[in-house]
Amino acid sequence: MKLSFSPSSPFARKVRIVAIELGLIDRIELVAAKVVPGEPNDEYSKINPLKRLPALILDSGEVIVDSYVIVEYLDELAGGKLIPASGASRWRAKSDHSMLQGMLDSMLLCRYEKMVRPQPLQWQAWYDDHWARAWNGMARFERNADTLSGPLDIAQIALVCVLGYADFRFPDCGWRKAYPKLDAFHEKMLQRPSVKVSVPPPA
Ligand SMILES: N[C@@H](CCC(=O)N[C@@H](CS)C(=O)NCC(=O)O)C(=O)O
Repeated sequence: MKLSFSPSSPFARKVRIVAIELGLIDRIELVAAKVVPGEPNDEYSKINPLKRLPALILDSGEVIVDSYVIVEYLDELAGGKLIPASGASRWRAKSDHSMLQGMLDSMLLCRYEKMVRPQPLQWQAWYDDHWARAWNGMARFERNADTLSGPLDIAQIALVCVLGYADFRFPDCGWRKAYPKLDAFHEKMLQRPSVKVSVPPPA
């Protein structure tokens, strides 16, 4: 299998952490791709017309898109370890993951607003609204920190990707001071080789 990824993508990081934790990383060739909003990438668009990373290309040639769907595929391959199979823990993990996914979407929109959109066209209220979604999401996980101490699951992995992305693109946002329980969680997660090896490189 091949994974189209970027070292800076938090969605691709989630898939890489999952692949390492499931013992599948040796079966995956990492292929770097570059996607920039506003710039075409005809080669990658043939793999994923949405032009979003990551994408998993199976040996059959079939392409799986969206990080969560890739995670589901890998988890099934490994016998179901990171997404609880049934009951309350399943729906909590999936719902938490969806929330974290939305937080990442908002953080990326903030990043694109400042990085890609020409300065005179930038819309501060829209930026603030999306940043508040990510920030309030962090507050929600700080309040529910007890759910972070259970066995490793996809929500915990997505949360570490959110916090790592905050460090990477919003280094002055002050999340550690505002959310000490998330800070402790992040430090603990960094002890895992999968989390450590996938920290985004310095910008
Ligand atoms: N829901 C998608 C989101 C993927 C995504 O937005 N990836 C970013 C990179 S971090 C991207 O490819 N952005 C390029 C663009 O949207 O033009 C997933 O979970 O895989």
